[in-house]
Amino acid sequence: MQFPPRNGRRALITGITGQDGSYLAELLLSKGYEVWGLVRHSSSSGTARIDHLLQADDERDLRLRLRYGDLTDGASLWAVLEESRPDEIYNLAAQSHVQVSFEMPAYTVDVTGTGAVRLLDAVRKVAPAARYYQATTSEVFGRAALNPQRESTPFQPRNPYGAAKAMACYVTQNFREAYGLFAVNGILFNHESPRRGEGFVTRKISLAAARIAAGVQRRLSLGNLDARRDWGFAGDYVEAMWRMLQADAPDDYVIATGVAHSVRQFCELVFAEVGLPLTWRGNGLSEVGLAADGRELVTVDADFLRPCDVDLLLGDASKARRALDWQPTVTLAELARMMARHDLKMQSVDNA
Ligand code: NDP
Ligand code: GDR
Repeated sequence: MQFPPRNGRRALITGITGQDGSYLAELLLSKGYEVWGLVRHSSSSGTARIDHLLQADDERDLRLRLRYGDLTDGASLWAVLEESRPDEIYNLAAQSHVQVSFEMPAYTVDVTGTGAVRLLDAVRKVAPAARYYQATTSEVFGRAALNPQRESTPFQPRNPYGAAKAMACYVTQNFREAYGLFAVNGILFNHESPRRGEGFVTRKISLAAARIAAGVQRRLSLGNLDARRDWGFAGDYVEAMWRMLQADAPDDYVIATGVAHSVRQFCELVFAEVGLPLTWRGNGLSEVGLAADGRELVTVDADFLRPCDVDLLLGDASKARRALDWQPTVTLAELARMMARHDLKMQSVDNA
C-alpha cells in the first residue's frame, strides 16, 4: 500500500505528562512541530515534567497546547482529534505500572488496552490519514522461551499490564491491515531517566541512594534482586518513536540496547556513584546490601515481590538499526550516573 508523503508538522501526544511524553514533546518542539497534549484532570497539577515548556504566559511556547481528556472517555478523544487535526498521534498514555496492574487489573485493561482501542477507533473515523504510534512493551513477551526477543517472538504476557498491551498491539496491527491506517507498534524495552516515575525500580534506587548519602533515609527495601532487564535511556527511545512515524511504510519494531543487567547490578552502580559501594550477604529474603562500615543499606521485603515476575527481558533491535538507522547512545553505567547525580543534586537543593 502507498502512503502519502510526510509533510505535516502537528502532533498529538497522549501521556504527555509522563516520562516519555515529556521527552517526546521536547523532541517534536525542537523539530518545529505544533504539539497537542492530552492530560488528565487532577486536583493537583500533574505537569511537573513539562512545566519548563509551559512557563509564564508571555514566555511560553505557544506551539504546545494541552487539552483535558482520558483514555477511558471516548468523547474526549474524539474532541481532541477534531480540534487538533494531527498529522502524527503518539499514544503513550497508560496505567503503566506492572505491580499496580495486579492490584487493579480491570482498570489497567480499560485504560491500557481498551483505551488504545477507543483511540484507534476515533482515529479511524476522525483522522484516518494521521500516522499513529502505539506504545507497546517488552512485557508482551513475558515468559519468553527464547533470548533475545525480537518482533517475531511469540507473546506470553505474565501480568494484566502485559496482557492489556498485547491487546492494544494486536488491534493496532488489525487496524493497519483492515483499514489501511499508518499505525505502528514500538515494542520498547525498559527505558529510564531522571524523570522516571518514583515507583519504578531504577528511580526508586537512585532516589534512595541519594537520600541515604545525604543522611535523610536509612535503607532501601526492594523485591526481586535477580530480575534482569534491558535498560536504556528514555531520550534515545523517543527518537525511535519519531523515526517509526517517518518511515515509508508502517511496521512494528523492537527497541532495546541488547544488554541485560540485574536489579542487584543496578544497585551496585548507583550506590557506588553516590560514594557507598555495596557488598552483598545472605540470599533470598535475607539478602542485604552492606556499606563499607557494615550498615545494611539494601534489604529485601516480600511486599515488593510480584505474584509472578518476569525474570529476564533482553531485546534484539537489529531491525530498527537496519530500517530506522536507530541505536542507543547511553550505556547502563552512564544512565546510573545520570540518575544518581540528578537525585543527589535534588537532595542538595532540598536541604539548602
Ligand atoms: P508513565 O507512567 O511515566 O506515563 C504514563 C502517562 O499516561 C502519564 O502522562 C499519565 O498521566 C497518562 N495516563 C495514565 N492514565 C491515563 C488515562 N486514563 N487517560 C489519559 N492519560 C493517562 O509512562 P512512561 O512515560 O514511562 O511510558 C510511556 C508509555 O510507554 C506507556 O504507555 C508505557 O506503558 C509504555 N512503555 C514504557 C516503557 C518504559 O520503560 N518507560 C517501556 C515500554 C512501554 P498522569 O501524569 O496524569 O498520571
Ligand atoms: P517493569 O519495571 O515491571 O519492568 O515495567 P519496574 O522498574 O517496575 O520493575 C523492573 C524489575 O525490578 C523488580 N523489582 C522491583 N520493581 C519495583 N517497581 N519496585 C521494587 O521495589 C522492586 N524490586 C525489584 C521487578 O520485580 C521487575 O522484575 C516497566 C514499566 O515502565 C512498564 O510500563 C514497561 O512496559 C516495562 O518497564 C518495559
